[in-house]
Amino acid sequence: MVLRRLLGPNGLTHHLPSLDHHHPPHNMVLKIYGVSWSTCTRRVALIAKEKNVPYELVELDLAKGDNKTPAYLAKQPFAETPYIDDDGFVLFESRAIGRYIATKWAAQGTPLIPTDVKALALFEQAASIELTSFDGYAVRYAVEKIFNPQKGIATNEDRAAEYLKTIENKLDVYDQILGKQKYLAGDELSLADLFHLPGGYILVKLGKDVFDPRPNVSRWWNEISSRHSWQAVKESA
Ligand SMILES: N[C@@H](CCC(=O)N[C@@H](CS)C(=O)NCC(=O)O)C(=O)O
Repeated sequence: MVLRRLLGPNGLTHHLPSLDHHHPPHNMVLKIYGVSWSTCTRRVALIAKEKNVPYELVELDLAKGDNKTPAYLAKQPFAETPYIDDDGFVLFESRAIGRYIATKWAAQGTPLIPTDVKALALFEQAASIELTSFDGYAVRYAVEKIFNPQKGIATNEDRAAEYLKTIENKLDVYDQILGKQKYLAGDELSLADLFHLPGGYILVKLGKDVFDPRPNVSRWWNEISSRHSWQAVKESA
């Protein structure tokens, strides 16, 4: 290989590959493979915006089976979206991706994961609440009300009402928590709050503003949903 010589700061000579033989610079921009309108893809885009991390969305066409090809399954074996490729590092699960972005770019944008051991434990508690007590019910409600009808499957109204009632009961507890602290993990905003935005927005769009009637929840929801990051991606990542 042709080498070019460079004098280092300590006077030593370093050998670098010749510019004549150099390869185009590697594209370091974070790539999100997803669907711009989907909740999980918007969750990841939202976190990237909060951390001022530029990204490129690689739009997949699920109707065409882009998520079922062997090449796709090698990256995301559950055939779900999104996954990221960060200069060769591949990761799926929107919340894991959110944690990765918040940790890798901890020094920039909004701090979203606490570092103190107890604050971190309280953050994990809040993040777990979002996953187990909120998002699943919101998604199942959306499946009944939006996605099943789109596929020609009639909405099961009893089931939809049950999911909505569960969300309302859970949000009554949120209202108690948010009466004592500003955010779900304490007095600082965290990923646990932001993770709610895509699922919560579906309910609002379906005309079920479950946040508004609960004063503390309403204050919290209005604050997080008016953030620039969410406004930028709420309709499309
Ligand atoms: N737990 C996963 C869920 C991923 C997921 O369900 N993605 C949906 C879009 S929000 C999807 O790709 N659905 C396509 C399919 O299941 O065929 C995450 O948070 O990333």
